[in-house]
Amino acid sequence: MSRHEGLTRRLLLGGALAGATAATLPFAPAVRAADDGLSGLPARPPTSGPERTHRLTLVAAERDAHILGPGRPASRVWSFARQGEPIFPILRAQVGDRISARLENRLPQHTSIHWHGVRVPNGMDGVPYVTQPPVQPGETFEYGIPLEDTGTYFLHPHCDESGQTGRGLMAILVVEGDAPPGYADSDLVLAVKDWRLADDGTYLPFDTKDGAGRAGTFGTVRGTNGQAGPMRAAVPTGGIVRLRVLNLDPTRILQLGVEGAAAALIATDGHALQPVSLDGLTDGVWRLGPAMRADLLVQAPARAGETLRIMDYGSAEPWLAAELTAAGPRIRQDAFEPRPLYAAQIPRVTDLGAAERLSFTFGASSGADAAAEIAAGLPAGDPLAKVLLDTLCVRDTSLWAINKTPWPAGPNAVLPPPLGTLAAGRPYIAEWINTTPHPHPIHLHGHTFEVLSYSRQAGMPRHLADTVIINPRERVEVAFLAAPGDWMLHCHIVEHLEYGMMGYLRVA
Ligand SMILES: [Cu+2]
Repeated sequence: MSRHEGLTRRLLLGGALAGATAATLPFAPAVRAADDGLSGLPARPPTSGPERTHRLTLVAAERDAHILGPGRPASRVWSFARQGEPIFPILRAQVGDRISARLENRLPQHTSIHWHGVRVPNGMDGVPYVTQPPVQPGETFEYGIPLEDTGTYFLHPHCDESGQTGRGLMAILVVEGDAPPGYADSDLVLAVKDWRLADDGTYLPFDTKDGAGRAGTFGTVRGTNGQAGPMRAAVPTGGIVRLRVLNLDPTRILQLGVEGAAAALIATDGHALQPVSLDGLTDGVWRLGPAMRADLLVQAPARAGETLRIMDYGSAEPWLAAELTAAGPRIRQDAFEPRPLYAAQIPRVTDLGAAERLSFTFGASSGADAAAEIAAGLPAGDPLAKVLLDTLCVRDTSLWAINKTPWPAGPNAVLPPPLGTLAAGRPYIAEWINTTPHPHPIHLHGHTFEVLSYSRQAGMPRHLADTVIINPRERVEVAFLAAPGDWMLHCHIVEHLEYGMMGYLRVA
């Protein structure tokens, strides 16, 4: 039955999308997101208890892992986890805590850690050449990360991302404190990532010109939590389950839906919104691009042995991402009424009318002209003016650009000037326009923004995000208060950023 349901839903979904495309003119006026999405959320009580510092050593090293499954050939992964532990370690902390992490690089190339979605001081943002020197093989780097916000985040490197994250170099960070005790009976992490593996466990090329110039290169083996295949877990019968879904794939845009249970979206990129029934969303799915996270709340089936399924309707065939099986005596009798999480304590733009407006176009690289435009780099007096980028941070050619300016390519590339200069503490509304035929999940470092409007995605709730999908020929508006530093702005389809769709904003 689930399969039938899934196919029906997907066929309906395909029809609805096709209709919307045909009926909508390019760059239609923005449609405001329902603005009650963020209002009326309960406030987080002040944190009690001592603030703790989590002292960690994150050793980036190569090791064997049986991604393809037991009895199948092993693969060489790059991971922060020790041999035998899950490839993606899960760090859990309380809001108000601090992470003091030493990165130790035992890989054959330089690396760094970007704390995706976490509001960090600029020097801790983990972007080689822009916010820190690359951490060369054998070197270490100390990260001091204040955890001011609750939520679900992850860690990843920021040069040769396709090769390093393609081999698994990521970790998950859960910052607790956004819900009262007893909010959920079970709190599970579902990290979706495909692998570019051949049958013998070796890697296929992580980037291809064909993929990089289109929707990206897809994995050959679908996986969850560092293994091939769906996640399977037991949950208490009738219990409330919080599922933290992370899209750690470099390419794939998931269309999350749930079968066998009612489900609500309770947080986007880690931050609360008024619970939205998945069935109430367009097509009954929440789309999750690379690097995006969504927290779902579901109620486990009322009878032991029954299952609920988390599906990805975005692939050619609906794909089972997770199967949760009710086990043990029924622990709740009440009807499913998802409660909101505590409101995020992100500084928000209170007066949109006073915000300065910015406009960025995400498009194809116009080649030689754009390359010439950035060849000059930063003014000579800039502290970053003489920074030469290496081949792990640039590709041999650029295919994509922001405001017609691609991230530099080729040998002797210098750090380009910023895409824009903003004033620290000032409110901004950025209009992000996608002129290409592919969707782009656009990520701004160091900020959590409010997604105000979409021109081609109807029925979206107002929500907070650090990464937002912009559909082909769509215009999306986001609002944020600028935080000081040089912050990357890029597509999170990893090949798109590596082939040019990346730049940075300077907030002074
Ligand atoms: Cu993209």
